[in-house]
Amino acid sequence: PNGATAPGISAKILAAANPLAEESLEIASNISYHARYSPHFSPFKFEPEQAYYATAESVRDRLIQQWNETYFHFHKVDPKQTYYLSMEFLQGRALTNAIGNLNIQDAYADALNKLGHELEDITEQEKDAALGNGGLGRLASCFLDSMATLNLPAWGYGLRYRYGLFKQRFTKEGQEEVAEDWLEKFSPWEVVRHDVIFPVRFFGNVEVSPTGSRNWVGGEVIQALAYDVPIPGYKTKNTISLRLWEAKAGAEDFNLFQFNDGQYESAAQLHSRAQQICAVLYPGDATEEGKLLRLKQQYFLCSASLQDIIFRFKERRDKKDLWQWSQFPSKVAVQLNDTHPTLAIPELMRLLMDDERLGWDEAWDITTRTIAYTNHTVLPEALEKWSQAVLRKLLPRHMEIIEEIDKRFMAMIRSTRTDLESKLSSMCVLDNDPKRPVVRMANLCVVSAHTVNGVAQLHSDILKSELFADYVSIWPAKFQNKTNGITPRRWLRFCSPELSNIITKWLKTDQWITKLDLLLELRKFADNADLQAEWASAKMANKQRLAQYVLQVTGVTIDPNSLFDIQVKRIHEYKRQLLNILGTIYRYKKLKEMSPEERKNTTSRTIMIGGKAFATYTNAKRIVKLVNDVGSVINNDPEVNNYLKVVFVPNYNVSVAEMLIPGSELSQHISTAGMEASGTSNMKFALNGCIIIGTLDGANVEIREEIGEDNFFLFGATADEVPRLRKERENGQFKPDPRFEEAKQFIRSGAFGSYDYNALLESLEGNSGYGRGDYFLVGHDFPSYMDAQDRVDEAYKDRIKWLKMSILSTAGSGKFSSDRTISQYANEIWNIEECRVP
Ligand code: 4GP
Repeated sequence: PNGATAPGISAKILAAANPLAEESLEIASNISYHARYSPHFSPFKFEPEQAYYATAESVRDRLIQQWNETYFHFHKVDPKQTYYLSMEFLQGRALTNAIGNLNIQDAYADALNKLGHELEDITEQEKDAALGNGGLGRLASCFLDSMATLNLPAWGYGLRYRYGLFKQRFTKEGQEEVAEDWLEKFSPWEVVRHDVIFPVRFFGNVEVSPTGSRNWVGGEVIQALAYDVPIPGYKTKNTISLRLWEAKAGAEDFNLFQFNDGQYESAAQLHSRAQQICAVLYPGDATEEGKLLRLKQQYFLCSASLQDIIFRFKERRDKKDLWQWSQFPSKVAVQLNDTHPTLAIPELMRLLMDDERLGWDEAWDITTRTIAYTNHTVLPEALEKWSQAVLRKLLPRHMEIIEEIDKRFMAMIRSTRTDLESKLSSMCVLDNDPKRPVVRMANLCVVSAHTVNGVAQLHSDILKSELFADYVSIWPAKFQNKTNGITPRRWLRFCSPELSNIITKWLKTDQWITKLDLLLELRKFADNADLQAEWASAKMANKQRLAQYVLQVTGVTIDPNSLFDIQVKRIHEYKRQLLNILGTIYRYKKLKEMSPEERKNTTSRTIMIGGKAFATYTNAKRIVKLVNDVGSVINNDPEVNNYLKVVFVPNYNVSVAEMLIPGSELSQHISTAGMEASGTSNMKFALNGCIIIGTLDGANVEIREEIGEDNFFLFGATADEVPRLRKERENGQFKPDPRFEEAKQFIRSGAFGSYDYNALLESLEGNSGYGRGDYFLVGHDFPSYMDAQDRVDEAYKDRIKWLKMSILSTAGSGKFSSDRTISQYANEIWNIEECRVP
């Protein structure tokens, strides 16, 4: 490395002049040490890639120290601890976050400079850890950051997928999925725990002993090996764990005899079956094999995590002379992130009854007092139902337990709530429809968990009034709301240092980073011309950075003086990217019809759309293709491309979001009301001073309440109008707005190429059906959407007014910190307390 230590200057002299210099010299030498003595590459190479790995390892050293202290402290204090079980964690990159939370950015930047590198270039080397799909997975990661920052005794449990969410590429046909190899070289952030390994059984059968006890035997046993990722809190020693399980088979499962006999595949059969378990996030489940594999993944997570939790509970008890199983719920809280880890319920029952020999009543009491469940969606296709036959084959003992839970639930209703008997067939856990007998996982969760929560007020209300309405009268206190939140560290402090510094300067404190409500103080200065000028220049810097990025990844030049209008999220019909692109098409058509003079009076816009479409979701893929096709026509049309550009931002992920969100001015959260449980990117955009155009859906409702209705462009039907509007459509009473018809017709005219978009457009036509007959009400909301867009154009012309709205948007975002959300979970669901490492 060039200049690992500055030649000719002794460390002591430098240090006397500047304490930062001492720290950065130490860091530089530590980085050099890693480059030299934990080499993963050929020697004498110190390009950005090698520098990244060496830097990350030097940061990890610091984390390991705090991490061990945290572990021992929790062990000693023995507080009640929460375990967050999630099939998804969308962590993104770790380096910027780690040095930011450790508060050593400047020293690291300085150290890397001494070694001939820029910190920004080095952080760019890191691959995103994309072990999740979208909102639910990113929420889990924001929660971990808050748990650590709030010094809560809490851990995350997930799976160590070999390939995370696919990388999105484009061909002429549209989106193509490529395996995302986040472990291609290795991850410097994980530590394998060779001593933490648990057996997980699949298949087999249940044996009954002469005393009546039941035992699950046979089948195949795969080992779950722990990989830990450190999660540092912000400016605290507390560093918690995200424990990811990896599946492996042992040496004894390798048949040497067969191998020497040339039967290579059958010799390593269990090894290859073990490898399949954590191979990919969300294996396609169109086939029976795919379904079985996904179920295996879910059980693997639940079984390994619960064995580990029980092991730790006992380990912490052993030193205390007398303890009882009834103490378990006062030491352990388990949160199920949606229904994916539902098998934790029968697994905990099984471990308590079959391994620990407790009776049903005691095991049930412990299980129900331990487990809580969060629902993240009301979409029918996302409500998991597993075939009873598949479950019985894969997990015979669990199926027995589920049947028993259901039987007891029904008996309870029949004996105490005869008024609900007519509802039993939809309330019970097993759906015994002879054509397709299934286990309803959400029902199992509601029947078994002590608390059920939705993720925004509107969504929690819908759960209570619709999806779970019948249970509310049995257990009114079981249902809660926990409005989602986002971590202000990653989503403002680190992704927009310019804006953060301005906020800190005007608030005269940086405490807002952990007490986000303090942002409210900014309201006082919203009219202040100096703040507005600083605000505008920070926003402009972020827009320029984004424009650079867009040019680099798409080749399209965009003008930072135009209005940056962004919609990024998974592609789904209910999220209505189609509404956005139809509106864009209409805008384009009107621009074409204008005279050059008229065009000069319009607001120039750059519309950016990004997001991944699930590989088998045909309409979502068509939408992606349409956006790309529309972009290539408009961006190459010299008549209008000074006034409108349309960009599909490829491969949307956490680090792309960190670039897009700070540079945005308008963002679209335009789902059909009642269908987006909460949304969390809406919170990230608002926090970054970006104005929302949106429907009254999910957390939009609360964001609008907080930042004021004047700072939100509202349109569209409300959730309670939606059923009636759908009915009206079915009855043929819907009259489409001429603008809507014009936009569709323009696509059909072939203005955007020869691809046949009829099938996509037909989903907006006809009268009925989920995913047909405009179920998502694009046509109904189109006119009010276009009117709201006109208001946006007008508002943007008054730059001072827009800046004020932008400041007020940030000022009103205090509620949406995940610190607030996690404190509420801690107090109102988990009943855990701070456990700060001294
Ligand atoms: C998402 C919801 O769609 C989104 O509204 C919510 O903000 C997020 O969970 C976090 O609660 N659901 C999923 C999913 O990502 O896979 O169901």
